[in-house]
Amino acid sequence: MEYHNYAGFPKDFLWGGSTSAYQVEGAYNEDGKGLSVQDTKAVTPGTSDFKVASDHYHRYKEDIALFAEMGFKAYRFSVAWTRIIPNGVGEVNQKGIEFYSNLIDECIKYEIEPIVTMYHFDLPDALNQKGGWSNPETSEAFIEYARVLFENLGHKVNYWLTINEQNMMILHGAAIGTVNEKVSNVKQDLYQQNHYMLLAQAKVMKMCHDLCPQAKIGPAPNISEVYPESADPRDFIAAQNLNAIRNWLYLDVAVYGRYNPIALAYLKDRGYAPEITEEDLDVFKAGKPDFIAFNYYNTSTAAHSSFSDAVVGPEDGDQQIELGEKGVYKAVYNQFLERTNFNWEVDPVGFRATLRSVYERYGLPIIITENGLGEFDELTADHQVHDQYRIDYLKDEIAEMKLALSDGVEVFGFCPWSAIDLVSTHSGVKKRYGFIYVDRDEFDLKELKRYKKDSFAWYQQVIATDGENLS
Ligand code: BGP
Repeated sequence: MEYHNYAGFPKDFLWGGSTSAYQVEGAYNEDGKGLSVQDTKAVTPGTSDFKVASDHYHRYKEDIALFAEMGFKAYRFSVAWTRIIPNGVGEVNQKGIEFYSNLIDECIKYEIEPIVTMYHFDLPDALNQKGGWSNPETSEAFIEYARVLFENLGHKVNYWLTINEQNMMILHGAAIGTVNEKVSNVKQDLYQQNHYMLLAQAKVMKMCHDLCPQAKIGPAPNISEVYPESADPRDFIAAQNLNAIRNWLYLDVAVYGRYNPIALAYLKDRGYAPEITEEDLDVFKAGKPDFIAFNYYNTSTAAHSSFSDAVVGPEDGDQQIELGEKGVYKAVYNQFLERTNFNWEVDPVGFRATLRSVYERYGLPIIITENGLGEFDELTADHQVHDQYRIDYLKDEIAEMKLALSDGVEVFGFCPWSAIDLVSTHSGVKKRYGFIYVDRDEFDLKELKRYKKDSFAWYQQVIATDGENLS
């Protein structure tokens, strides 16, 4: 839709950036930290592990000063569960509490709002050894961990995020480390894990409201609108299928307290449905989010599929886009979209579409907790990084977010991935996202010095002009 008058970003809009603990902190075994699944899982061959990452643990003051210089109003980071409770349950590690307390104070010193993710892919390995999320004890452990966070840090945090990209952990469990190899029905087990996580999330949201009345809390899935490949009505049904299974399943439970009917029909038919009791539904109803946070990188495109299809995945076999599933949908590339050097589709208009869909469905304020471009950046001899491609990418995304504001969508913050370079989940150090370059290679740590990229000054100006000047 075009308008005669367009909305601008509100003055109190939370412009910021994001990171996650295992990808940025390093110090993987210091000051009492226990090991998480990210420390113990095999890394992609030829890429760095997460032991040192960007050494943010030791350099957070320098990093936050740089964020403040950029004008950040918010910093979204995650707490490593294993710094707080090294074995997932039991003893609390005071040094871990101290670290995050200091980090939060450092943000507050610069009037940067800390936005804290409780759990970002880094389950304590000790819990993983006992079945991970397949074991309901993990949910109990998560709830206790949340209590420790609220009791120790709750008085100075206004925005909490429960679980990062729970939907990706379920749909791409093998890649993220949530698949329980010991069970016979892996998918049923994943959806049972999902159910336990949803229950834990609802209890934690309720606990947040009880213990920290000034704070707000929400889930942080990865949401992408799904297009039908063509106007063939069967493609439209395929797109609805994927939307239900990939997106709405997770948010419908969080917001409406019930399973999405299309997703549930699929789960039951395939024998993947979790056990859902009446008490579970009461738990869902008692713990509701105040806002929706979501990560957006691209849209998905789906075509009709039947049980007899031989192939349902993308033609090049690259699973960066959806996997496809017989009788549900075929995953296809969108012929209208370009792709990055890492084969991710680029779709700023789809960002507006996704914002509109989420807001129309749930009517809750939205914050974007990830969005960004992973690229091969180059540090020149005079320590510059000319990342015009990142500026172009973000400019288009922000412009579309602004149009979504004109559409009436309530967006209150934007924290692109990533505030500073960090180690990519699957592609190591070479895939960079930050406004600040961290000088290290895949295996040579060098001095880990920080250099401002061209996008640093650009984002500084975007924030200074409340999103008016994007050029
Ligand atoms: C999201 C994760 C982040 C981050 C990002 C980029 O799914 O929440 O942790 O990794 O994707 O992905 P990648 O590092 O694979 O490029």
